[in-house]
Amino acid sequence: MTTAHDQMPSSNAVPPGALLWGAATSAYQIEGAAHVGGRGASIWDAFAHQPGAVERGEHGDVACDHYRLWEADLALMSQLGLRAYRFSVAWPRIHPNGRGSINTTGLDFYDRLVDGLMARGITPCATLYHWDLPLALQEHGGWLWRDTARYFADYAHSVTQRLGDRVKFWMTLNEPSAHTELGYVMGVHAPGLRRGEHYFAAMHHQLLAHGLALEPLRANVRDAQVGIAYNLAQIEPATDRSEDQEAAIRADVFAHGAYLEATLRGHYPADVAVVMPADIVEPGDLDIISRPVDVIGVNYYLRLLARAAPLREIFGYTTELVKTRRPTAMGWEEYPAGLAYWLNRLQSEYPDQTIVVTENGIGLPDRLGPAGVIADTRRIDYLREHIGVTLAALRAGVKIGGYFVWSLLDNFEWQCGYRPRFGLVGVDHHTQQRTIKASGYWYAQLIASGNLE
Ligand code: IFM
Repeated sequence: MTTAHDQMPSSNAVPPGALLWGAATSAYQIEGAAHVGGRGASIWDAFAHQPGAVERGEHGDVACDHYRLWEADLALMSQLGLRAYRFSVAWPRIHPNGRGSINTTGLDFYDRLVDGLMARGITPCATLYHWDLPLALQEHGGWLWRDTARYFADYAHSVTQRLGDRVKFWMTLNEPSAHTELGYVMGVHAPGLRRGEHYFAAMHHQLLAHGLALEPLRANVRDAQVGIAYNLAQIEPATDRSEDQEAAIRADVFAHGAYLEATLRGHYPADVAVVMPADIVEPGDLDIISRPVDVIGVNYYLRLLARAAPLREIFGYTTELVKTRRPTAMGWEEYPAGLAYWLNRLQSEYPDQTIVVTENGIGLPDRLGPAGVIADTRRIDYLREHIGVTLAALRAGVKIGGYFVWSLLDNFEWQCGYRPRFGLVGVDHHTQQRTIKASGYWYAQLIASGNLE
């Protein structure tokens, strides 16, 4: 992905084409069609149907029905003037059992989607894994099972062999740190496991999967731009006590440093390595994990506060949300300075990489108003501020290749169900009616005119 910081003027105007402007989604959150087209079950199908797992008992069986309405959604992308669209491929649509036989109907779906994007001049950007592990692999432990990494590489081969002639931008994993923490340590996401020790195997095997997948991906995709979309929060000490300051450093190492350093420098930071069980990392693993990549994907949303928690073995810290008078529908604080912090930190720590903001957005309780308008002015302010800091970093010389709003559509927000709405386009999940929000029109004019005001 080429960057544009050389072409940036010093004013607030964005030269058209300076950044790849896009929007992002993920398969389980929008596709629906859970039992259609030969798709196998995923861990989210099982988890979401467990009583109490998701608010109001909601699930992604239908979601935004994008599997059926994909052409209408392409038309919306054109209307917004998107230059790029980041979607994820559902592993259980391609290998319904996680391994072995290929479901060509699943590949056909993404093939049509990619052709539709290209026909409209929208760059397709694919993510191979956005948390919907085939349930059949979970029966062996999911990411606790080393072989899952090998099957992921086979799956990557199947997908890139089919789409790699047209899709050049690939994220292997979405937010492996969040998947580990929420799914394997806290148990609030699928697969719903709850044990601190799971951190090591769940992390290491996802990262090994990433490294192993790079081989088929490079072989099948000429000029591929590849990376991981990392979830990066700014972590600060909850108080000025020295133990909380140490906790903040440690939280940053476990949530971010381990993932960044293993993939980009081939080692786990000392604080993680020293508590890593001896049988998890095999000789040669870190060479595989740190195979060269082209892009650092940044999924940025919030700031966290860390506190020392000596009784929380292994970690020794806890993190909490910042209390704010105006929380988002997720209970999060708006903190654009944290995005600036991460863009600058990544540029200084990993200067060879191009950075792409692969997700950034705000969950709100948007409602359809009179005359069919969704007046989400708070989202416009949020985007203006976050895009503003992104452009300021670009002007200051940070190599940034693109910016993707999370999300194109109001979608299934995991354990929160359909309550928090992240879309540039509103979705009525009863009728599947789509409505472009005020923020969608605002983003369209930004892309077309380069005017951030
Ligand atoms: O909806 C999620 C997405 O799946 C991963 N990144 C954060 C988003 C908002 O919570």
